[in-house]
Amino acid sequence: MFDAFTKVVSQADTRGEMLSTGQIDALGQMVAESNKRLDAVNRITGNASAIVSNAARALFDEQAQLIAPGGNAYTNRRMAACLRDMEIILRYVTYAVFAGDSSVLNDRCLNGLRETYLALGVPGASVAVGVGKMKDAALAIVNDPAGITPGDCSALASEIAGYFDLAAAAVA
Ligand code: PEB
Repeated sequence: MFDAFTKVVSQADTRGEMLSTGQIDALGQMVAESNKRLDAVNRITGNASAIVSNAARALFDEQAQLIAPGGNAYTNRRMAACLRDMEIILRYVTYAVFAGDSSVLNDRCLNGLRETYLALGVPGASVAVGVGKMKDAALAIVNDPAGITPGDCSALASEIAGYFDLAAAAVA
């Protein structure tokens, strides 16, 4: 498992090289802008239950067959498992945002998830739609200009979008 720093160091180590000035500058830049990253993580974490429940509600509105008898989220037990899965995925996405690297998300959440869902009969494409809805909600919250020092968060926002896309693509 890597963060943005250990990833660069480990790759250089594998090649038997020193870090380049460009790489050190990029990491320095990340440190300089880390308040944005921490604010984003804070905002997503602080709103996690609303992000999950709104996304699930919208998913079940669109795909009502999921909660009809025979649907994969039918029965309280499966509904609870579904909400829990969405919360787990969101949690690992926030870890990736914090670390500035997707390896924690890949290694500890997405690895093997497609096969798990296939075995359980959980429709991965529907999970991917739910993840897409969490992405939209999370980005809206991250980009909300209210009550925060204004700044350019476009690079961070597209990095965050990328982690959600990774999760959606892993199960779709
Ligand atoms: C992954 N999800 C489920 C299970 C596992 C995971 C391992 C089986 C065990 C259980 O039921 O608890 N667990 C989850 C995860 C990690 C982990 C991401 C990462 C670390 O450890 N059903 C739907 C929706 C979707 C859904 C589309 C969006 O119709 C999810 C929510 N996951 C769902 C459901 C089950 C499940 C299990 C309904 C229960 C399936 C069943 O038992 O029939």
